[in-house]
Amino acid sequence: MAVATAAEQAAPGSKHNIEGSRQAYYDKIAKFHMAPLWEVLKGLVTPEPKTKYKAAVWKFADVKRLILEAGGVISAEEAERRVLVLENPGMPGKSRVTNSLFAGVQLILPGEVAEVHRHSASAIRFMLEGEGAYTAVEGEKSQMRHGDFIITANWAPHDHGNPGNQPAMWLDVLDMPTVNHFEASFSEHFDEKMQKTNHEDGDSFERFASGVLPDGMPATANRTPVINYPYSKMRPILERLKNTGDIDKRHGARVRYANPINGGPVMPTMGAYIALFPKGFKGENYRSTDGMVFACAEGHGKTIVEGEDTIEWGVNDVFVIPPWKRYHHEPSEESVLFSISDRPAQEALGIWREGN
Ligand code: 1HN
Repeated sequence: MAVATAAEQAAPGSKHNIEGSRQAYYDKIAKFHMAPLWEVLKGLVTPEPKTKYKAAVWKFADVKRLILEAGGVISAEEAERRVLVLENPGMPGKSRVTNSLFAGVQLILPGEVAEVHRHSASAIRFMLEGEGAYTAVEGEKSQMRHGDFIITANWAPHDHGNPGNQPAMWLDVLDMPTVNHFEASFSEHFDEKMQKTNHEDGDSFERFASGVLPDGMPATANRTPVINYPYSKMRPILERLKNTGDIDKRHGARVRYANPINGGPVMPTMGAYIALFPKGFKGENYRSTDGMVFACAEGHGKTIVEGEDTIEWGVNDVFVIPPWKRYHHEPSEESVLFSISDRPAQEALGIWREGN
């Protein structure tokens, strides 16, 4: 780059002069807490979504070994929730797996209780491994088994316990970064360790998701009343779709977890799916503005992400695809993938898009 001569620097209207006086102007307005939009506009209004988040996978073999080690480091009671945060490698230290979602894996050992509390953030759990643990939500005590999808709506009191004899591990996904974006987070604890439960295991599924509804129930709820969508009830539905050839070229034989009151998403901030990929399935490319968290319930295979790594996944592995990255699935055998994202929130705001 040519160095401007003293005469050029001094010349009115020269590049140097303009930059110098602009900077002086920016310094001046900064004292009044103002800034020039034209200097930052291109970073704010991008022609396509930009993300610092990366595609990443957490292998269950690693997660399990390391979280079992945490069992010796801290008790569930001391930790309040013994959770390893799945930190997106593109944004370490932010407790986020995508910009809007928290993800973690929780361990509860035999004999432990994670005490009752509630908070503004909504949570879902996707059960990975171990039997004998329960979660109690809004008075229903629900046993958790591999592949079960459990809802803890915002402000719902919830506690977990493990009266069984196996360590229990599950995926937690919360909309906490979304709640914190709005700076609207509240939480509270209760005097008792465990809430009193008066609904038997499976009550809300049978009561609300069997084709009838309690008479007089308003049909407007923006969240599902179902606490646990058991894998044992979902898996045969995937088999039905497979057998009738209802297989999407991108998403496989996929169902959306629905609020049985109005058919909407299970929560206003998060929506979830479960999909079966038949043996030999080779997915077509897909992308959408919602970053997706996947967990493998059955099988193994790979997901190829545009310009990034190929993600190899097997049972109980968790992986994330950032927003607007093209990807496709290539299972190596018949496989089942659970997925969750902030799509309902984006749709409510009118900003959700998909493409190929
Ligand atoms: C939480 O309350 C749970 O209740 C799990 O099991 C994970 C992550 C962040 C904040 C609250 C739970 C959480 C959490």
